[in-house]
Parts: sequence; C-alpha cells; structure tokens
Amino acid sequence: MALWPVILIPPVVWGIKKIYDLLSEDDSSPSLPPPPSYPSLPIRGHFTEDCILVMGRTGAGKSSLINMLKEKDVLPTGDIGSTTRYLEGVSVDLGLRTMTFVDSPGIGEALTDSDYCNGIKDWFSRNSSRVRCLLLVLQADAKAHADDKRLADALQAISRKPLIIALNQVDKIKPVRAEFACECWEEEQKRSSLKSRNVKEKINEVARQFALPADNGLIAPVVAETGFRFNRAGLVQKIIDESGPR
Ligand SMILES: Nc1nc2c(ncn2[C@@H]2O[C@H](COP(=O)(O)OP(=O)(O)OP(=O)(O)O)[C@@H](O)[C@H]2O)c(=O)[nH]1
Ligand SMILES: [Mg+2]
Repeated sequence: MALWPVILIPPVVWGIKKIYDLLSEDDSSPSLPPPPSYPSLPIRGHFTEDCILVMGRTGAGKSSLINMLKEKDVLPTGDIGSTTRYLEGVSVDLGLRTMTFVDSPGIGEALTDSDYCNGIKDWFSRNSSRVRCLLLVLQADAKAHADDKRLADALQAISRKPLIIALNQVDKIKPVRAEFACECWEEEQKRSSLKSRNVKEKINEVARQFALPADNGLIAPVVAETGFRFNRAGLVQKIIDESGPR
C-alpha cells in the first residue's frame, strides 16, 4: 500500500535535476561566435633568405612562369581547373644569383578564394624579411585586375616590397596568330608590328590600373607556355635589378 511513493520519488527527482542542469547549462555558456580563423596554407619545397613571392589569379600561369625561369618543368600546371594547392619554394638559378621562387595557389577560385588570400597574407607577414620582391602574374588577355591589385596592396600594407608585374600569355594578345619574331621584348618592340604595339598598349593599361607611372620598367611581357617561351631574359633582368643586394 505504501510502496507507490518509493517507486515514484526517484524518477521525479531525476527529472527535476535534469531540467535544472539543462537550464543552468544554458545560463553559463551563452553561444558566442567562433574566433575568426586565419588559415595557414600547406607549405612545401625549399626556402632560403632570398625569396620572390609569386602571386596572381588562378590560371594566370604562375607555376608555368616558375618552370620557364627554371628552364625545367618542375611544377604541375593545369589546362582546366585550379591546380596549385601549396606555397611551394623552388630554387632557380638566374645566372648572377640563385633565388627561391614561392609558387602560391591562385586567387579567384569561388570556393577557396578568401582562404588562399588569407593564407598568402599569413605566410608573408611571418616571412617578409626574406622576401626580396613580389612577382604578380597577370593574364594579358584579361581586362579586370582589381583582385590582383587588392592582394598586392594588402601585401604592400604588411611590408613594402618592390612589385614586378609579369604580363603573361601575351601570345593571346591580338592578332593571336601573329608570332613574335624575337626572343626578347626589347628587340621585339623595335619591330613595331601590330602585335608589339598592342602589347605596349596593354602594358600602359596595366600601369594605369596599378597607378604606376608610364614607362615604370616594372612590367615585363612574357610567354611562359612550354615550347613557346618569350622574354625570359627581360624578366630575369628586372628581378635581379629590383631584388637589391644579396
Ligand atoms: N597560351 C599560353 N598559355 C599559357 C601561358 N602560360 C601558361 N599557360 C597555360 O595556362 C594554364 C594555366 O597555367 P598554370 O601555370 O597552371 O597557372 P597557375 O597560375 O599556376 O594556376 P593555379 O595553380 O590554378 O593558380 C596552363 O594550361 C598553361 O599551359 C602562356 O604564356 N601562353
Ligand atoms: Mg599553379
């Protein structure tokens, strides 16, 4: 007869305690936003105290350009999708000097763009003392360079370095089927062909977009495509000139 309170009391007490725990848990840990993340990019390869940070939009030809400078295809390149996923240091013998070119993932890919940009900024802010200059690779037949300028400005705000622009893929500038007769830009522009005049106009247009003075000497037209390479020597000279003493 007197057994029912004995049976009922334990589950009632347990229930009350559970409700109390839940309420006090809510009070003690209000849902705060997670701290902002600043992801690091995976890093591989070889780094020295003489680095050139190579950056630019996906598909501009950053990895191809490093292959051209090294005169050997050491980095993978991609005909279709975004390719590079690392910050990768590649040692390149430039004749007078051996430097580390740091390949980076391309900006502009929809799903990972902000991670890439933050990852490059993160690496640069920790390694700026070893970076001699920034090498921005632009695709010559693209017209919008605002993303590139934003990234270059953001890096310059972290630590001011000489900025060299490699205007890559100038073979795609019209007339597309016209070939360069010389191997270097200095000679080619003397020919004053329609192609070389258009390349010159594009160089001036890029200077305007980057607020650089005309004839700044910091923009080198190149072709980095394997088998069709153009103006390696001109770009190497600019890199050496801008990198300062060893
Ligand atoms: N026509 C032409 N194609 C080029 C030139 N340079 C590179 N390419 C091609 O452009 C494509 C992209 O080259 P990548 O070197 O992979 O470009 P990337 O900037 O490293 O790209 P991500 O790694 O995705 O950032 C490849 O198909 C290259 O063969 C060039 O000067 N002319
Ligand atoms: Mg690449």
